[in-house]
Parts: sequence; C-alpha cells; structure tokens
Amino acid sequence: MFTAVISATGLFTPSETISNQELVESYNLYVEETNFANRALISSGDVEALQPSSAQFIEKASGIKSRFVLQKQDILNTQKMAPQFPVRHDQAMSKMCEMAIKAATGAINNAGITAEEIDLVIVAASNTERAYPAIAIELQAALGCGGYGFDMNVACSSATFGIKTASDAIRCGTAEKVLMVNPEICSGHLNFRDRDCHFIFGDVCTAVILERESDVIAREHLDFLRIEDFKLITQYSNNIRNNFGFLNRTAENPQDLLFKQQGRKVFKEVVPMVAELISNLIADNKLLPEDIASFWLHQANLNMNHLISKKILGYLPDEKKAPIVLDTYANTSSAGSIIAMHLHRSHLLSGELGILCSFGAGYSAGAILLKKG
Ligand code: CO8
Repeated sequence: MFTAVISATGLFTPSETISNQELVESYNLYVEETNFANRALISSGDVEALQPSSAQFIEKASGIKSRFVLQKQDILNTQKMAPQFPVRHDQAMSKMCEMAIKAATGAINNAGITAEEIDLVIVAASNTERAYPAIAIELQAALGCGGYGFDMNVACSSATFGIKTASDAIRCGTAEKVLMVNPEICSGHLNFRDRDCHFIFGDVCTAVILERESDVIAREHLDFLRIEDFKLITQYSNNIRNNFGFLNRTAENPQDLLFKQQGRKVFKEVVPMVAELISNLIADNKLLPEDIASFWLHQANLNMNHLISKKILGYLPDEKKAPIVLDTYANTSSAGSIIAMHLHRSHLLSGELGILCSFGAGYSAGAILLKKG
C-alpha cells in the first residue's frame, strides 16, 4: 500500500460576475413583464402573480453577494434568462474540457510535474455536457496524459468522492499520479426564472493532483497534504433533484429538467448529518475538534456553515479556521470546498490538520482528514 497525498490544486474562475442587485433587477423586470402579460388571468384569480426577488433576502438567507458565470449577458436578458452556448461541432473541444484544462494546468504547474506523468484523469462534477465519450478521456487526450480516465457524478460531493477514488487508486498501485477536476457550469442547469433558487449557483472549475507521498518527498515538493482518513455517506432524498436525463426525449413534452430543491428541508436535514460525520471522523482518529486547524467546508449557505462549525466546535470559528468563499463564488457545487482549500491553506504549518468536507444532493457527504507535509 502506498500513501496518497494532495500535491497541488488549481482554480479557474470565469471573468464575468453577477451581483445580487443585477440578478434581482433582471428577475424583477421578468416578473413585471410576466405579470403584465398575465394581468387578465391574475385579476380573474386563474393565475397567481409572481412575487419580486430581493437582494437583501438573498444575502441574509444565503450569505451570497455575487457569483462568477461563463456568460452573463443572456442570463440577465429577460427574454432568455439562461447562458447561451452555441452548439459546437463534434471535432470542437467541449466547454467542460476547456475550463478543466485551465484549472488542471495551474494544478500541474503547482505540483511541479508534467501532464505526461499523469496516469489517471477523473472528471467529477454535478453535470456532464454529453453522455459519451467521457469528458475525462477528452481532457486526457488534450493534456497528453497517459493511463485512463472516467467521469463520475455525486452532485456536490463529486470532488470528495473523486479524491477518495483517486487516493484508492494510488494506495493500491493502480495509478501513480491522478488529476481530479471539477468543471461546474451550474448556470446551465439553474432556473433563473425561479425566485427560490435563481441566486444560488455560480460557475467555476477546480483541479486536484494526487500522488504517492514517496514521489513528492523524492523531488522535495514538501507543500502537500497527506490523506489521513475519510468518511463518506449517502442517504436517499428527493429534496434536491434534477430530472434531466437520457430518457427525456421519450416523453412527449418533457418539462421540469432544471435544478430544484426544498431548501429549508435540506438545511434542517443536512446540518446534523454533516456535523455528525465530521465529529465522528475527528473522534475516530482520537483527536479533538480543536486539533483541526482548518475546516474547508462545502460552500452552499453561510448560515449552514456557521451552524455546522458551531455544532462541531461549540463556537463560531474565524475566517482562518473555517474560510468562506460563497460570498463571491456562490454555490459552485462540488468545487466549493476545493476553492476554500485552494485559497486558504497557505497558513498551515507542517503537521497541522485540516478537514475538507462536501455535502449536497443525494444526499451525499464526504469528509477527508488531511495533514500538512
Ligand atoms: N427574494 C425574496 N424572498 C424570497 C426569495 C427571494 N429570492 N426566495 C424565497 N423568498 C421567500 C419565500 O417565498 C418565503 O416566503 P414566506 O415566508 O412568505 O413563505 C421566505 O422568503 C423564506 O423562504 P425559504 O424558507 O425558502 O428561505 P430560507 O431561509 O430557507 O433560505 C435557501 C432559502 C437560501 C435556499 C436555504 O434554504 C438554503 O440554502 N438551504 C440549503 C440548500 C442547500 O444547501 N442545497 C444544496 C444544493 S446544491 C447541490 O446539492 C448540488 C446540486 C447540483 C448543482 C446543480 C447546478 C444547478
């Protein structure tokens, strides 16, 4: 058995942002236009008037202030309210591969290795641009990696489950160097006409390189995180759901193909589940919550993260101990906790511990105990 480490991470952030104010102005214009068009039906009581959204509500309920997106203009256009990506011909590179290359290149450079040395590529994300060939195999060819590649989807927990899968391959000797990327184009599956969720998501791509500990030590790359232990859990729930799938075309009039959730139920059910998962990981390793220097938590909701941290620690930790990136990135699904770890781990000293944790649809949750090399 080999010991697996995270030797580097990478991040691609789109250049365009949408503030809450911009999003709400566009949504409220859509509400005005729709209510005006339906005014007769609304006054006869046959149709309910749409209610406006509010930037204050969004920030208070979620902690989100803005989000990065691949294509802003058409999201804010009330006639479209979705990003518009022209269809690419079969020989053109997919959008997911394009953003994955940017995040992966950063991670490969940070690790000080070459793409050719990578022998396993995993694309782990909440959505896949096409059924096949796998985006991971396209990425493997585009970067010039060897070995093999595959796509996997555990919704918001895709990255932690991806790290576990990569670590198992390294431990067993199936692979020596793994690239695990999370290209999340959340704007593609978000209903910008739904007041309950139009503010939740942003687009981003993260990348993680995993290797054998002996390899990184041999080349004196000491900025690594050793994978000490894991806990993964899944528990079936319909409270976060997306009905998009390959059988949609067999229904006469497919509808309801975008993200939807019972946000309040998710909040109530997932907070205790995650707090217990992390607490058990800490206790099973004969540690105390105070022994953990950083908690890189999934970034869905500020109040959720505060509650989870308080349940584990008994107090509200500062930004260094439990960093928040959802204020500027919003919920980026599986990439959220990786962004937090990428941007907020430089303060860790050799031997200090961190916990990376994801949670979301499925339900699914993953917690990984990491030790700075
Ligand atoms: N503006 C103003 N008012 C609003 C708005 C709005 N935009 N939206 C709702 N309201 C109103 C409601 O109608 C309600 O009014 P009333 O009290 O009169 O009924 C009131 O505000 C309160 O509404 P909620 O109860 O819904 O508000 P909450 O405080 O629960 O906050 C949240 C809503 C922010 C959604 C919160 O519940 C939350 O964040 N929950 C956790 C959700 C979560 O973590 N989900 C994880 C999903 S991500 C995942 O798993 C990955 C999926 C794959 C990604 C796919 C990409 C698209």
